[in-house]
Amino acid sequence: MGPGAVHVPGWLDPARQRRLVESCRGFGRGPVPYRAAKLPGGHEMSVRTLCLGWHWQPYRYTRTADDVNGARVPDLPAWLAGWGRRAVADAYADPAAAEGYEPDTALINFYAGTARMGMHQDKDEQADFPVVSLSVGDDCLFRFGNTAARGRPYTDLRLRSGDLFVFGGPSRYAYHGVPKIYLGTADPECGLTGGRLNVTLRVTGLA
Ligand code: MD3
Ligand code: FE
Repeated sequence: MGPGAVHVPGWLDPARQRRLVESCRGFGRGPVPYRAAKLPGGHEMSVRTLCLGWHWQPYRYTRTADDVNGARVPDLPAWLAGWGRRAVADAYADPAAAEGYEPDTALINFYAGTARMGMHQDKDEQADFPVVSLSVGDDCLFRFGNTAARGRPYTDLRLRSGDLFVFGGPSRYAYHGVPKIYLGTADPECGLTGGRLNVTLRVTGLA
C-alpha cells in the first residue's frame, strides 16, 4: 500500500467486534436512521449510512440531518473517539502519532450483499488528519487507488471482520472503493451475518 496507509488485520477481537455491531444497532434506534444518501444527480447510494458528530451528505457536512428528518445528529461517543486514537497509535506503532488526534465524526456504512461503493476521494473534511476504518461482518473487496485519477493503478485486497485500516499522509486523498461484498463469509462470532459494517472515524476540521 502507499505511504501512510496501514492495514492491521484482526485489530478488533471478536468481543470488540460484537460491541461495535451492537453499538451500531443502537445508533440506528437514535434520532437519525440509517439511510441511502442521495447523490446530487438524484441517484441513491446502495450503501446505508448513519452519521455521528457531523452529518455527511454528498458533498458536505451539517449538524442536522436535513436530507432525512432534520434531527440533530448525536455526538460521537468518547469511547469511539478513543478507539480512533488507539488505532492511529497502533497502526503507526507510535503513540506520538495519535497525540492531538481527536476525531469528531463517524460515518457508519452498512453494506447488504449487493451494495457497492464506487471509486472516490474523501475531500469534504477541512483538515488532513488520518481516516480510521474498522470493518465487521462479511469480507469485502477493497480497491485502493492513487491520488491522481479514479482508475489504475490500484491495488485490490480483501478486508475481513476485525480489520483496521488507517489512511494518513499521502494516502489520505487516494481514490478508493468497495466493488464487492462476499456475502456469507463472516464468522458468526463477530455478531453480524448477512452484510458488512464499516465505521470510519474522521476529523472534519469544522466547528
Ligand atoms: C482512503 N468507506 O466511507 S473504508 C467512505 O468500506 C468509504 O465503507 C469504505 O470509503 C467502506 O468514505 C472504505 C476505507 C477508507 C475510508 C476512507 C478513506 C479508505 C480511505 C479516506 C481516504 C483514503
Ligand atoms: Fe471513502
